[in-house]
Amino acid sequence: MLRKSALPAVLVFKLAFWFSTTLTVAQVPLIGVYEFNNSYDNSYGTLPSLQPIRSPGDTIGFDSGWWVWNGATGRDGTGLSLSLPSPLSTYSIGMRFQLSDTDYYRKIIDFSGLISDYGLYDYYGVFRLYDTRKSGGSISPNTPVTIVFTRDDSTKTANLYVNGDPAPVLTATDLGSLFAETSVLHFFVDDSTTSGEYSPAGQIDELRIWNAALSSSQVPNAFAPIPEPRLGGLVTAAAILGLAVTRRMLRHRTSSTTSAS
Ligand SMILES: [Ca+2]
Repeated sequence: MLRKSALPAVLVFKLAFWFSTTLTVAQVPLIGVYEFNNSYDNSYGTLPSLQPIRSPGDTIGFDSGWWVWNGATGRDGTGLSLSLPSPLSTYSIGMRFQLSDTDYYRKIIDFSGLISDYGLYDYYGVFRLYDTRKSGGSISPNTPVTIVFTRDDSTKTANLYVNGDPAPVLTATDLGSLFAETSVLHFFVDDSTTSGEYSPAGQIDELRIWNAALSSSQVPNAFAPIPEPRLGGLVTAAAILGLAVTRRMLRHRTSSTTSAS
């Protein structure tokens, strides 16, 4: 049985623990984590599930925590789409994936609902942010690569980081509204202004989205394991709060009863 004087101390300790872990999570403004464990669902944050886009005849499926596509031959290829509840202009997108084919243009991220040729591409084994004339880094066929793409609307600047290196491989400035029209994102699917700029096969292990532009110092930890949800801590804190309130009410009722008699 807790002594009355012990209650506030326990409460403060529990709340401090819960808030400290919660703040740690809040400091990383993650809004989407897609792990592809037999699911298109988001396992962390507020964004909805991904939707597969499959050209006729292509095969898609999950394999050991990856989402895999093969045999893409349709006009725009096969990939994934994500409808955002509200457009993002400052954000980061992290992906660990691989392409079977890096010859010519292979679209990786489309920001404009497939109506524009703009986007992030592989171009003969180099990342290219079309058409900012900025290219950098490298990608090899059938080799996993991790990228973090950031766009900061306050500075109209985009950066691309590869394999956790805090030095960006490309930086594009003066972006204006470019890459800000993100009410829907597409991955690996080509836009409708060209055709055939997609990889015929590939796979993705994880996709993360933040509603902030990660700094270069945050990039190396962008794919750190996600902390467990703090529901347990919240429930404990709520239970103790409830206990304290109940005790107070009981005490109040007892004293009222006493004074009324
Ligand atoms: Ca294109």
